[in-house]
Amino acid sequence: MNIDLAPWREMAVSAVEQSLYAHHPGLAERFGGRGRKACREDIQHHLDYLSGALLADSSAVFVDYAIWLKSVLDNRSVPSSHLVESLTLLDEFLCAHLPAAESAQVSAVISAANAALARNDLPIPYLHARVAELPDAPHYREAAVSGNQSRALGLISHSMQEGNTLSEASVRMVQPAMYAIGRLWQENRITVAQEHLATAISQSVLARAYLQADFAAPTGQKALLACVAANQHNLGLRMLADAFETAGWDSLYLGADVPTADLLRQVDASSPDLLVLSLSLPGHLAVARGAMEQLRAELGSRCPQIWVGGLATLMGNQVWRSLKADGWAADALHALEQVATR
Ligand code: B12
Repeated sequence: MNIDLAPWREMAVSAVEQSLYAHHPGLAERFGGRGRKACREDIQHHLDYLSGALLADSSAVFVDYAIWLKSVLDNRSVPSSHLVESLTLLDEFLCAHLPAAESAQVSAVISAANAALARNDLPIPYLHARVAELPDAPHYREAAVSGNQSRALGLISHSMQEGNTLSEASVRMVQPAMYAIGRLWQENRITVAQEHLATAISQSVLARAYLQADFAAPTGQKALLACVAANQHNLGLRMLADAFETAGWDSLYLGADVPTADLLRQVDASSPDLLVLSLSLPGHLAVARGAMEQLRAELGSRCPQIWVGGLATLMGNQVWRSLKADGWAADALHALEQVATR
């Protein structure tokens, strides 16, 4: 269901913030001005993820966020007791301002999250465990987090010498290691610096592993790949670009955070056979849908097929369908299977 929460955003944030501070006068004393700023940012994030869940018609998207946020707060000894209260206040505000049918949808999503928090549910499994990780994936993770680039490269090279393709090594070793690294950050067991180090090492290792890859004969087909505006997660997109190259395609890789207007111009100029859009956070779902609408409206029959993918699409099969994309894949290997049957 497409419910536009944007017109209520500022009012909702102020209303929830004021109610929370009125109910808990100690908050102002304890956390000062910075606390208020963080509180407003949290409510804005609630709204972003809620919009994503409504757009994808999936309360699981918001339930997963609530469980994730509680774990981030708990692991940093920040009290999460106000989380349920702030979600309830947000629900009350939106129900008072939205038409009945829309407020019923919003309430259903927020109630599902609050119920999961009350039960202390575990995270919802994503669709991404499609292929088993290689036995060296945990060793790769340790090497990347500890800054041991030569060991990380050695593990990937060895795996390719043993017969794994570049995409197999990427998806079954680097990808699960990066997911585990995200989890370690979430649990406050590694720093942001260590996560950045591991990402930089993975980028470098993948670039060098590319030189060891086998390539199919050119197919004459061209893919243009971009992270939607505001998506900074470009490592998975790089894996896709390289996977398409190994399958004989030309890849035009635009990387992170591509503004929609510029994407449109590049698609128009390059005339790719396929546009690959990557989205990582539920807030990127609306950006992707807006971009696809604009591309189709402005390019008409010249608009290529558009596939979406990335973490934000891995919550369930209906998520990508609700975006009205032409295709989707869970990972680079899955994309290659589909390309082979095109
Ligand atoms: C590295 C990282 C970052 C780096 C990214 C750097 C870079 N150059 O990529 C930086 C520091 C920028 C970053 C920022 C943030 N991050 Co971050 N990040 C990660 C981390 C640890 C790894 C990402 C990654 O490389 N994954 C590995 C790749 C290979 O996997 P992938 O992206 O899913 O791609 C594969 C498939 O999805 C698919 N695919 C991808 N795109 C497409 C497209 C198509 C068309 C197809 C078919 C397939 C497809 O194929 C790929 C290859 O197989 C993840 C953890 C995770 N679970 O991914 C967190 C994670 C995604 N980040 C998270 C968060 C919260 C953030 C921030 C909000 C943090 C902050 N407070 O600032 C910001 C948001 C930035 C933004 N606006 O985008 C959370 C999201 C939680 C949630 N509930 O949504 C995660 C899950 C960490 C966690 N466990 O808490 N992050």
